[in-house]
Amino acid sequence: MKSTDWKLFYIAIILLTNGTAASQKAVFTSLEEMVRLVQLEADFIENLSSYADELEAKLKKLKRVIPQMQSRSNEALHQVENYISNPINAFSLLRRMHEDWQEWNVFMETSVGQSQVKFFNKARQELPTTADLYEAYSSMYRLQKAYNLTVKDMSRGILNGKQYDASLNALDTYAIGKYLIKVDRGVAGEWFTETSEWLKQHTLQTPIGDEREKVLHLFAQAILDYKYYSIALTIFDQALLLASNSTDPALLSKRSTIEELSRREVKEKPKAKSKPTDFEIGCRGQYVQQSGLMCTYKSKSPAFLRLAPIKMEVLVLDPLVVIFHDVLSSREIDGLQEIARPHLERSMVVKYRANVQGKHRISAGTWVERKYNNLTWRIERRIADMVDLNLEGSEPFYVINYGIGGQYKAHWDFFGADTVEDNRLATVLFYMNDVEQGGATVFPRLGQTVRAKRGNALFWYNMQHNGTVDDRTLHGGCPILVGSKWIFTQWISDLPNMFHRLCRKQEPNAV
Ligand code: PD2
Ligand code: ZN
Repeated sequence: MKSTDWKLFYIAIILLTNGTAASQKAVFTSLEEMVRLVQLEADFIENLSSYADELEAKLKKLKRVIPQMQSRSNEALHQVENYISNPINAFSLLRRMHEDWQEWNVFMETSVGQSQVKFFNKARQELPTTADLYEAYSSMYRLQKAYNLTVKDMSRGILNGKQYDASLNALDTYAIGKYLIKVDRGVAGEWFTETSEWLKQHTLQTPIGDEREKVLHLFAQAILDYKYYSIALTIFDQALLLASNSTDPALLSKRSTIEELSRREVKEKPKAKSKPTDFEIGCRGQYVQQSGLMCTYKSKSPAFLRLAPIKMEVLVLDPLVVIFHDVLSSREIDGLQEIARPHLERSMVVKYRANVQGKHRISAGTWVERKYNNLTWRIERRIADMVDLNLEGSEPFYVINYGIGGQYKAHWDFFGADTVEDNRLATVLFYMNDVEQGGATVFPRLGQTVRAKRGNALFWYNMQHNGTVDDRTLHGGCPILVGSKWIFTQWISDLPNMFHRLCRKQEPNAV
């Protein structure tokens, strides 16, 4: 295959393939996995560079000796008989032809960069699979919808009005468009339009950069195959501008066919923009929100709180929702993260008390026993003091890490209205880091959005005083737009607290 053909083959593969491999691990939504990919890409580049060095060394050797060979050969060709009638020349020619060319044959056949190829073959198992890529596509779409982002802004690195040093190229936007064809044809068209806009202003970089006209034809054809005629026509016209034979009848006839199709094209609009859900409104920070009803220092009862009162901000009185400020120190958070990090696994959601993996919660998490070490023991004491509840019999801490697009859809923490077993009376949710954009905790029925703030804890009762579940506590974790999010939760069991929480039927809860 000629080198230009090879380059085009590469882009054709990207434009046309649909992979099939499956993956177990979340990659796009896991910070740890994405960090691993950054390192892996650096290793691949390093490997490719050393492959290039070996190729270059071989090439250099050749380039050095070929001129000498050529000059000797030319000399012989100019005066063949004279040349071979000299025994020195004759002997040397014969020896060269017998020995040296065998060597050159071996030289040519010895493949270059074997170790690099070996490295590649081994490391390619670490590459993300098609399933990983699909997860990334759906996360991009989820973010687009949740935060009402435009395709133009996203592809140019503008997220919620903030310009980041990041952008997507034509292959990226084309890939997202292709994925979305079956999900939302209208939005897919917007991504293809962005592909066309990008191609107007840029040239794809290696290994396909120098074949602009052919690359444009490939994109036009790929988009044409999906019946987005007018977008394909725009790209086709860009290719025509570069064509040396722009009056070629075959090209002109193809153009007029596409033009004809585009005239009859029924443009599909993005699915009618459905009204944002109350949850999405909360994630966008658009509730008409009262600031905390009351701020006070909790310093009553336990000795610890008398020494170090905790700032308490009451967001809602009934059901009680409270933020405790600066509850954990940086060292404590780092310590807990260190314990959890090696054990993180794709989170499950509890459905009818069975663990189920699903789109509902996209994160990685792990349980940490409260008696794991001094640190967790200390945190346990602090929680109990802070909320005046008994943690005995409650589940362990659950540490969660959300990556980009990670979320926890609106849900209740209690186990179902008809449960007769022990239930989750209350939740304490600790924020272990600030999140640059997204990742707030939202209570759509209470009109409350709580932003993640390192060291703070959010507390609420999931059940009413009379022991029934409180469905006003519907809540969720918004998708992460920029950054990542670490939290841990302590769900507090109902039964061990029977005599801790006062039974005041119709009155507001009290901590
Ligand atoms: O991550 C959150 O903000 C969040 C929101 C709602 C976590 C949970 N629920 C949970 O772990 O239950
Ligand atoms: Zn929850």
